[in-house]
Formats: sequence, C-alpha cells, structure tokens
Amino acid sequence: MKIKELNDIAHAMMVKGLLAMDESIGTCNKRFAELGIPQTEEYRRNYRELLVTTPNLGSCLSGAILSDETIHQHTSDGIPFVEILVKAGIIPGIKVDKSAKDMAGFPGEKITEGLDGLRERLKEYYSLGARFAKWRAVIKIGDGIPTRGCIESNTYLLARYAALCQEAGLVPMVEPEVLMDGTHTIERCASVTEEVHRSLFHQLYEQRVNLQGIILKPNMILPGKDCPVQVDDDTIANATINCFLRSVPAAVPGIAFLSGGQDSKKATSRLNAMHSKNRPPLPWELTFSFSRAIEYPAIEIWGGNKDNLEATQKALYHRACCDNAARRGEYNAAMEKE
Ligand code: 5MM
Repeated sequence: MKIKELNDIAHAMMVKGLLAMDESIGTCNKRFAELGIPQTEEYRRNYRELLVTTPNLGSCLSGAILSDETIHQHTSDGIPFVEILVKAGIIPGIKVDKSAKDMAGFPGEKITEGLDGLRERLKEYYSLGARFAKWRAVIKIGDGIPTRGCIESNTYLLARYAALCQEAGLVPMVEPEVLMDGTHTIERCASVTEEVHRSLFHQLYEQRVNLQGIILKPNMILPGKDCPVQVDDDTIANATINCFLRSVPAAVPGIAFLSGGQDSKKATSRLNAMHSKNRPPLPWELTFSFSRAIEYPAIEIWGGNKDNLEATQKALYHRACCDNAARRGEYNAAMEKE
C-alpha cells in the first residue's frame, strides 16, 4: 500500500469524528451487567445494530471502530454492519489488540497482547472492509509507576502492530492511554504522557512506520479523577495542546481523543476548548474517538428494551452531533437542550 492511500484514509477519518464501539465481549458484558441487560451474543448484536442504524449518523461521524465479533455480524435483515456503515459514509475500523493483561514482573502494570497471527487477521479484516485498525496500550499512574520497562514494552508493541497494519493497507490508530484513575495532578499526567509519546515516536521511527499514515488516539491531559485539585476546560485544553506540541511530530495527520471515563458533556466541552478561535493553527487535526462519552447516555436509555430504540438512537445522535460541533469549535451548552 502506498503511503498516499494511507494518508488519504487518515485524513478522511479526521473530517468528523469516530465512535469507538469496539468493546471486547468481556467489557461489553460488564457494561450490560451494570444495567441488568442479558450478556448474550444476541443482545450484543441487537445493541450494535441499534448503533449502526442510527439515522443520519454519517452527518457527525467519519469512522467507527468495531470488535472482532461485531465485524462479522449482520442486521436482523441480514445486511453486514460494515455495509451499513459504508453506505452511511462512515469508514469501518477494527480493534485488533487482545486487551491489556497483567505484566509479568511489573506489579500493578499492564501489557497489551495480540501480535501473534496479526498479519493473517489483518488480511481478513481488510477483506471484510476495514480500512483502519486500533491497538490500545494502558499506562497507569501511581506510586513508582509507570516504570520505564512498562512504557517501552508497550510502545514497542504499538510500533510492531503499526508496521503490520501499514503493510496490510490499514491505517494504524495508535492508542497509548494514560489512565485518569488516581490522585495525581494534571502536571504529573502531562509529564507521564509526554514520556510515553517520546518513547512511542522513537519506537515508530525504529520500526519504520510512516507517520503520515497513522492516527494517534491519546488521552487528554487531566488531573487524576481523585485529585483534590480539579481544573477548568481551558486549563485542560492548554495543557493538552502544549504537551502534544512538545511530543507529537507534525507529520502525524490527526489526533483523535479517547474519553477515558470523563463525563460526556465535559469531554465535549474540553474538545471544544481545544478549538478555541484564538489559538494559532495546529500541525494536526484534532477530533474525538469516544466510546463511553458517546454511548453511556444512550445505553442507559436502551436498557436492553426494544421499545426504547428510537429514544436511544436520538440520544446517541445527539452526543455525536455535540462532539462533531466541538471538533469544529462550534459547541455550546445550549446545544444540550436541543
Ligand atoms: C470500547 O472500549 C475499547 C476496547 O476496550 P476493551 O479492550 O477493554 O474492551 C477501548 O479501547 C476504547 O476504544 C478506548 O478506550 C476509548 O474508549 P473511551 O470510553 O475511553 O472513550
């Protein structure tokens, strides 16, 4: 695959925003269990059908990330979910990591698995219609962590995954998530995130990944959720952009933020603050690739009940519209009442 094609896909992914509907079976079941929804394949399929068939979703999304189970599923009328997305103008992507596991020898830290057999899986996903892939590494802040060993092992794996994706013609969406769990300050989040990005871009360079054909999916720079000092949206937007200007090369076409457990409206208003009209032009496009911040209000309405379908789709569409407005710096609190 030529870099021009990967770069074109990467830019097309950034035009609006992305929905990360790629919960693994375990994570999806956990969310269902919290709401008393049966944890079966049919309920997961019903839920994903509801998401992809939401009317007008393509007006606010340019991509959606599926999981291995979902990319093989169809609507109740037998239409592959991938086909529904493509018809709506939404580029299908696929989560290809096999989740973060306890890291041997590194208590309290995680390592993401999934490289074995990846070349063959990528070929299959491409043939099913996926045009980008996603791999998430998890970095936790705490006493004495993250360690250098954890950071370097995870960024090395992200770089090998990215190289395999580019070989297969899929844009790698590279996700190093520094978790917001904990009591750490916003300054500590910034210094850890910067260290992770420096290691990541060193590894991407060593593994010959072309930065013009990737998307970065990072955390925003936030205080830990139990930090006594919380800050306003502008402080978060400025800290995030300053950290990224120091650590993300200009060759990267786009940055699509994860929400990481932030309140939905806060995730939206913080993205909006990054697009403030007073800011000098940035080297990369900035958008969203949220899961919980888009899906939570909707899934709570659905609750597994088909009678709630219309209200659920309305809630999903509303959040995606607000996030797409924030992606252009056009969001305001009044939109929440519409
Ligand atoms: C939807 O969750 C994704 C997969 O996680 P599991 O391996 O735990 O099932 C996850 O990678 C997600 O795409 C990102 O974390 C972004 O989600 P949030 O909720 O942080 O926006």
